[in-house]
Amino acid sequence: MLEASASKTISTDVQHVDVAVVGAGFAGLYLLHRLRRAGLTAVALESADDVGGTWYWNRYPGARCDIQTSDYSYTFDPELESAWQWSEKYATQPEILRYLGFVADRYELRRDIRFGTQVATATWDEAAQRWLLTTSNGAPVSCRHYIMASGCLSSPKPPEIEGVDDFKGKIYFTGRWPREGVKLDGKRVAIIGTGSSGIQAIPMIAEKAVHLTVFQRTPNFAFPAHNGPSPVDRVALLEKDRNDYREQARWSLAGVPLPRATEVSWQLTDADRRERFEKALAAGDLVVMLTQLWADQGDVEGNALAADLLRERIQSIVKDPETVKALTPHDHPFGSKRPCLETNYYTTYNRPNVTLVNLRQEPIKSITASGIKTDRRTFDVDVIVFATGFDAMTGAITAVHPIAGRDGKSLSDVWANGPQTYLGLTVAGFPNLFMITGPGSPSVLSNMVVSIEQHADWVVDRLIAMREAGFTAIEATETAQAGWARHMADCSALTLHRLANTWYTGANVPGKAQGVMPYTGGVGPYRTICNEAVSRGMLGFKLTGPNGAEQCNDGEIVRLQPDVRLVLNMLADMNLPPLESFGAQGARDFVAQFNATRPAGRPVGEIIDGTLPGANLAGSDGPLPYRLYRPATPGPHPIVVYFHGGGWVLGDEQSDDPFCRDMCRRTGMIFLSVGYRHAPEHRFPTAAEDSYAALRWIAEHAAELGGRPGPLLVAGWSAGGNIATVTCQLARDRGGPQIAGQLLVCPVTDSTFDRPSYNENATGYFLTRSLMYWFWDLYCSPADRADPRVSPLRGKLEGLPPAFVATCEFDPLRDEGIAYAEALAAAGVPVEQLQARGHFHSSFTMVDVVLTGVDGRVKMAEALRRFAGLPQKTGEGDEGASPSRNVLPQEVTAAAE
Ligand code: NA7
Repeated sequence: MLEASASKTISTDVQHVDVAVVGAGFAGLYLLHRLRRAGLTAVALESADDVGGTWYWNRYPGARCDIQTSDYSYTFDPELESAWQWSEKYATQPEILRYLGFVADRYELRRDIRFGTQVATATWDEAAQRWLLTTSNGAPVSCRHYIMASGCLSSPKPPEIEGVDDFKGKIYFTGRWPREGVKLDGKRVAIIGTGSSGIQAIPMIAEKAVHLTVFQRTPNFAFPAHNGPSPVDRVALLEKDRNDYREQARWSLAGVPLPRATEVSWQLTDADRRERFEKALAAGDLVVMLTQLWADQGDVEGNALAADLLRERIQSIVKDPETVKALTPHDHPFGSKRPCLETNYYTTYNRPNVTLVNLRQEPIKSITASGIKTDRRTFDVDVIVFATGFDAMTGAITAVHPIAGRDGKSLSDVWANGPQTYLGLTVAGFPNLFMITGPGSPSVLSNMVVSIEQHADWVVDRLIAMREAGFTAIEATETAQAGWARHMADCSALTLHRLANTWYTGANVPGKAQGVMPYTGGVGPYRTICNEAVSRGMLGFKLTGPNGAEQCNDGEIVRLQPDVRLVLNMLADMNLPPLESFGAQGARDFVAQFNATRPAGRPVGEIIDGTLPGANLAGSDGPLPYRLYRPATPGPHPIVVYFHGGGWVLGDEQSDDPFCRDMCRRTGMIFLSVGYRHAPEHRFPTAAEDSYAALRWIAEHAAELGGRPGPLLVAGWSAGGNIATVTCQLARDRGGPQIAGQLLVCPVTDSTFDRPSYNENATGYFLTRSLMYWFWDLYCSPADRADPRVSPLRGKLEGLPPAFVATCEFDPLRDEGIAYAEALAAAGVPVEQLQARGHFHSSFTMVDVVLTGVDGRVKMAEALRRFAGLPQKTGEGDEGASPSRNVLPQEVTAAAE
C-alpha cells in the first residue's frame, strides 16, 4: 500500500518516494501539487535548471502559445485564476514562463524538484513492485509509481542533413534556444523549417538579420493571430461564470468551450460557406476555425473552401509571384497538418532582406563550412536555425531514457511499430507507469492544459483509490490496449489527419512507424471514456497487491464506432420512452418528427413522387406511393427497387430518404422507394404482396420511368430487407420479373428469437428486442410466421439472385442476417457478406450522422453495380469515403459462379 510518508532516503544513495515524475512543465507542476495534497511523497526530475518544460526550452524569437492564453491556463484553483492576469490574447514565451514560475512558487513546488537531473534509465523491479531510476545527477530514485510528464514536443528532431558538423558558423535549434538569447543583428541567417516555430520566428529574425534565407520544404496553412489584448467577448464569457466556462472546456471537443458547428458545410450555399469561414478566420483562433470544419469531419469539400480562402490571402499579401507559388499549400487538406497562427509572416517575404528557397524545387544537398548548398545554389550564412520540429509524442517518452518494464521489456521495442497504449495513459507490460498526455490521448489536438489537468487528476485519483483498496500495482491488459488501438483507428478514419504526412502521424521522422498518434475523438468524449473505465470497475486494468490481492476486469472500453457511440449516448440522454409504448400511430408520428430534424440528404439529379398499383387489386386503398431518385448522369439507368425499414409498421417511401439519395449518387442508378402498406391496419402478407406487385409494375414500366430495360435490382433495410428478399423468392416462383441482385441491409429473415444477437443486443442499441417483438405481433400472427413470405430463411433459397448482405455487430438482427447469408451461400447463391464492426441497426441509413457507415455503403454500391453489370465508378457520392477499416467484407462463397 502506498504510504503517506515523507520522502525518505532509506539507504544513503537511493531516494525513496511514492511517485517520481519526469518534467517540471505544466504537467509536472500540477502533478506535484496534486500528489502532495493526496499525501503521497513525490519528486520531479527535471533536466533544465528551472521550471517551464516546453516554455523553458522554446525561447526562440516570436515564441507564443497559439491557444488563447485565458484558456491555456490552470483551472484547478480559482484563487490562482484571480491571482494572475494575462496581458495578451496569445502570451509570449517569457510571460508563460513567468506564470509557471509563479505557480511553482505559490504552491512551493520547487522543493520537490531536482533540477539539472536527467533520468538515465527506468527499470521495473518485479520483486519490489517498484521502479528504479538512475539519474545523471545525484541519487537514484526508487518509486512505486512513475509518471512521464515529459510533454509531447520535447525531443527535438536531429538535423538529418549531411555536413552539419562542418559548418563553421553558429547552429541553433528553436526547441533548444539558449537561455541568454542569441544576437542576430547584422548576421546572415538561414532558417530551415516553416512549421509553427519557423512561422513565428521568421518575421522576428528578419527584423534583426542582415539577410534571412528561409528553407521551406512544405508550405503550411497560416492565418493571422491578431495578437493584442484578449478579445473582450471571450473575457466576458469567462468572467460571467468562470466555473461554468471551465467546466464546458473540459467537455468540449478541443478543450476550449466553443459551440459546435452542426451544419455540414455542403449544406450551405457558397456565399454562406464563405461567410462562415471568413468570420472564423477573422477571429484569429485555431480552435474557432477548426470548429467550423469539425461538422464536416472526413468531408473535404468544405475544407477546400477554407483552404482556398487562405491561399487567396497569401496571394493578396505577397508580391513576388514565385514566392506566392512556393508559399501556397497544396499537398494536404487544411487542418490535417497543424495550421499556424502568424504575425507578419507573409509580409516578411516582401522585405528585401528575405529570400525563400523552395526545397521542393532545389533540395538541400548538404551543409558546408560556409553555409547551405542546394542542388542549384550555395548560400553562405553566419547562423543556421533549425526549426525542424520534434520526434513528437513517442520521442518525448522513449528518447528520454530506456524504460524497461516487466521481464525487462523495452518500451522502445514495444512501440517499434507505433505507440501501443491504453487510453494514452498506460502501457500493458509496464505496471505503475503513467504518461501525461501520451500518444493515444487528445494531447496535441487539444488545449494542452485542460488535457494535462484531466490526466493528472485521473492518475492521482487512481493512486488514492489503490491506496484505499490496498493495491500496489496497476497495469493495462493486452485486450484493453488492442481495443483502444482499434478505437483510435476508428476515430482517425473520421478525420483528415490520415491524408497528410505530419508529425501527428510520425511522418516527419525518417524511419518512424506511421499512424495518427493523438486521440482524435475529442476531449469531452475522451474524458467520458476515462471516467467510464473507472465506473465500470477499472475496465481494462489489472490491479494487484500484497498477499495475492488481485482484481482484473478485462475488456474493451469502446466497441462501438465513435459516431455510433455519440448517437446512442445522445439518445440515452433523451431518455425516451420505448417506441412501442406510443402505439402504432404515435410511433409513426414520432419517427416522422425525428426524421424531420435529420440533415437533408445530398442532391440527386431528380426526385419524382408518383403512385403505382399495389396488391389490393380491388383498389379499395388506392394506389401505393413511390419516390424515385434519379442520378444526375444521363440515363437510362438500371432501377433498384427499394423497400424502407420500419418493422412493417413504420416509415414510408420517403423515410429512408438520405440513404436512397446516397445510394443513388454512389451507384449511379435509379432508386425507387415503394410505399407498401403497413401493419397493424394491413397485416401479413400485405407488405410482401404489395411489394411484389410493385416490383412487377416497375418492371413493366421501366422504360417510362427512365430505367434501363432488363432485370431490376432490389434493396431494403431491416423489414425492408426482409421484403426485398421475399420479393426475390416470389419473383423466382411466380414467373418474374427478373432480378439481377439483392442488397439486404440488416434484414429480418426469421421468426426465431433465440440467436445470441437477440439477447446480447436486446437493449441499448435503439432497435430493441421488445420493439422487434412488437413489430412481429402487429404484422404477423404466430401461426403465419413460418411462411417464407415473412421468414425467408425458412424458404427455398436455390435460384435466387446474387446477394449482398450487410449486418451490424450491435443489432438484434445480426445473427439472422448472417444465417441468411450462409444459407444463401449453401444454396449456391453468390453472396457477399459485410459484417460491420461497432455498428448498430441504423448505422447505414443515418447517412450524415453515422459517418463511419460510409465504407459499408461504398461496398454496397459496388455490389449493386456489379450485379447490374456496370463498371465500378468513383466520383460523385464518394464524399467522406475513408479507407475500409470498420467492415469486414467476406466472400461467403462463389460456388454458383
Ligand atoms: P513542425 O511543425 O514539425 O515543423 C518543422 C518544419 O521543419 C516543417 O516545415 C518541416 O517540413 C521542416 N523540416 C523538418 N525536417 C526538415 C529537413 N530535414 N529539411 C527541411 N525541412 C525540414 O515543428 P515546429 O517546431 O514548427 O512546431 C511544432 C509544434 O509546436 C507546432 O505544431 C505547435 O503545436 C507547437 P515538412 O513539413 O516536414 O516538409
